Amino acid sequence: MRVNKDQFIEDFVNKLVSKRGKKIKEANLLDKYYALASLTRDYIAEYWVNTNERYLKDNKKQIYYFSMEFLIGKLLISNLMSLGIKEVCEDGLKDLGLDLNEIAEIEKEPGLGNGGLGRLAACFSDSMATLGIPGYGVGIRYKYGLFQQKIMEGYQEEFPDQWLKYENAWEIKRPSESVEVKFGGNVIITQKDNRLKFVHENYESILAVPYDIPIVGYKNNIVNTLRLLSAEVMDKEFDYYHFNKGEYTKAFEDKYNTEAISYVLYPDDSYEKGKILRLKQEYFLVSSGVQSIVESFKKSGKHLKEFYKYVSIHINDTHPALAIPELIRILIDEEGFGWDEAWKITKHTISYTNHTIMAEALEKWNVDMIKKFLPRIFMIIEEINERFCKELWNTKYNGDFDKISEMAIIADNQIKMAHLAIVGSHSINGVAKLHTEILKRKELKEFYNIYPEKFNNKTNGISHRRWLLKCNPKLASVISEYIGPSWIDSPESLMNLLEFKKDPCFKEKIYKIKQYNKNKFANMVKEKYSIEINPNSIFDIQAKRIHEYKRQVLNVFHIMHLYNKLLENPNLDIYPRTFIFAGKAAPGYYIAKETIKLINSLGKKINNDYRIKDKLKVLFIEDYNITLAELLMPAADVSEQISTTTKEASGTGNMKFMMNGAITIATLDGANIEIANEVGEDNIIIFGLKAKEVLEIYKNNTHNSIDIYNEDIRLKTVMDELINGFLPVSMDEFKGIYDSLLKDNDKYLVLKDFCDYVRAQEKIDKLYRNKSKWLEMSVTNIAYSGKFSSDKTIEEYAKEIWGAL
Ligand code: 26W
Repeated sequence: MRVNKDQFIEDFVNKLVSKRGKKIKEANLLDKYYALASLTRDYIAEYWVNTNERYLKDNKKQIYYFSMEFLIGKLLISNLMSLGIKEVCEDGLKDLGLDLNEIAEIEKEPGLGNGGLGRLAACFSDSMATLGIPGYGVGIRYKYGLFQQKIMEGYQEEFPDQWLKYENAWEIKRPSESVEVKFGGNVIITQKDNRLKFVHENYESILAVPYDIPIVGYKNNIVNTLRLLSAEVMDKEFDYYHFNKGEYTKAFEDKYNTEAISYVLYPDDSYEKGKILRLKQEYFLVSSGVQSIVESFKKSGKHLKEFYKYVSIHINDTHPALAIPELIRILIDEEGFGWDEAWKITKHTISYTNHTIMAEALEKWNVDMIKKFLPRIFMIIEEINERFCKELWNTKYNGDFDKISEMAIIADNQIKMAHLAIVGSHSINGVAKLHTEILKRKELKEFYNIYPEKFNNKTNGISHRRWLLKCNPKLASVISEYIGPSWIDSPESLMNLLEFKKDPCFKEKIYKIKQYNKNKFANMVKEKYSIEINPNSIFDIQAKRIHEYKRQVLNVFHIMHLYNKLLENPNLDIYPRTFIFAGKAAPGYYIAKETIKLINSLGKKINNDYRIKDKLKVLFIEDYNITLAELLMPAADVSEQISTTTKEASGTGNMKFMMNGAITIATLDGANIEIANEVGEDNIIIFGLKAKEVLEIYKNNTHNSIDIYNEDIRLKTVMDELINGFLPVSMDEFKGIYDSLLKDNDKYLVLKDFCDYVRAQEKIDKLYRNKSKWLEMSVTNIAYSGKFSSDKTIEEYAKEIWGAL
């Protein structure tokens, strides 16, 4: 868009008055933020309206991306950039004596997700808008996002994330587009004109109220929509009878019970058994979403028979898989379709992404629960299951009861959501090549056998606009200086940087920018934690959810090993290193929480030990979120991607670090493999077991952690230090971690990979000393990172899954 500085200043000053009732002199930071955000939204509005109008006219396929999580991050700066007016605003504010970054910082980030899956949904939304694909995000407007993490005495403590405490400047509430979602009750079956009719009775109604957030395409005048739904009571806000008797809690009980549906995001990245509220959230999302889609489709005047030609519904993991029976329900019960046609429309409309092979994250719902809360949906799932099992019987698996019950959607009184998603959709994709192969050859082998055409791979990607252009403006500008700005629209042209990988002047610039970003980070650490870190040390960062399979403990063991070596010989030539951790642990995940305590205890010991002459520092930065990630990625020298091979479906942090010039130390897991293939083995440090070896170990049960413990004295020392009082905690504090590794035989093969990890880390120590070589590696990583832009991924989804380009 076009706005000049004077116009902007006038608009801003007026906005302060109209929105906040203040003149600049009296306005505080919050006033300034809300005025600026509100003005930005006004600027966006025109494009938003036009985009919607165009989409309506164009008759193009509409993509609805259903996700229980969206981690969009702060929006002010990125919206200004997308509008192309960031510089003008910055200048204008400067004239008024204000600082854009200071104002932008005060924005509260909507933490509506746990990790990778939620951030992926946000990067995809950004890419769809930028590519001009009519894409809508559909999610829940949780009143409280993922908990805020505080570290107290080294432990994680959780606090509610009150991101809506003031107001959300970006959203527009649309009460008139609310829809009713029904829970409970019973279904009456009658017969009319030779057809069964299903009438849902005695249900409880909940209102789903939409809030729309603009998703601004990058300098293309397109604004897509993220629709977040909030639960409200249908009509009766409270009960006067109880109120008059002074029973206030009772009077408001219904309201709270209803609204609780959209109160809190489940802070867990594994499936929690039997959580009714979670089931209600999932149905609330899909029922309101699918109803609205069908309604708006009908308004277009086209026949519902053609629904799938104009609408794609994508489900982000199985969490929204009830979209399948819900669409069938609407088509049959409300629109009068017969089963066969409803089934065909549904299957052609829905596609599904699998994000994990971890058994504990595969959703299974208890039959009785679904029957009780979603009686009609249950009938439909039963029908799908019956027809599917018949199909198996009549085609491939005649007489093979075991196979059929293994593949059934309903078995052992449970509904397997992954099976439902596979049977009821036309496409199933994994999120990196290895992951997809494992799905096809192992986890979902039986389904791949009968539906090979449904399976495909879509390696994840990240928005290079947020993860380079926005979060590392200095790097972005040097890149543009050397290869021109075309990489912003076509990220693969970052490859042109390869020409300069040996150019000393360019490399020096890259070095200086890294130092600048490291200093910025070090200043934050000093201010917030009163810890001095050496900006000339290697910044080695592991930032992600805390989980055993991600193996933060392997990282810790290596640090302890280095520390032991230094204690033995304080003059040992170790390149100074700052080990930085960030990430949240699920509140109920004991070992993960102990891991946080372990990192902090180690930090306490090492950071205060004068004997090692500041050669090592260990930091745990609390409350990892998108905003912190935007500070961390640009400051990293080393990116830790050390999951047990086969366990990390893809990873996307790996891509963000690489794009900012960090060197990756990694197992050949998830997208690490594809990163390694791009940059070549000289530009990434690979260690550890290969997928085949890991699968074999699991199959034949050949890992024996005690043997390794006894054989490797370095490991034995480190492990004993967990429980012998070496760390400043009680002796049994880390017994749980210790036992999981020895008694429970180290499920994630930490001990098995330790030796090779140490070797890989030594290689890093050596390489970093060769500044010229290191910078060459760094440039090479940036150059190849364009391959991992979500623009490219989304293009593939659009062409190969949605049929939308
Ligand atoms: C049922 C609750 C629940 C919630 C979240 C179950 C499972 C999850 C996930 C496992 C969440 C997740 O974030 N998975 C990650 O998805 C990323 C995007 O595809 C991948 O890059 C990561 O490897 C994968 O762990």
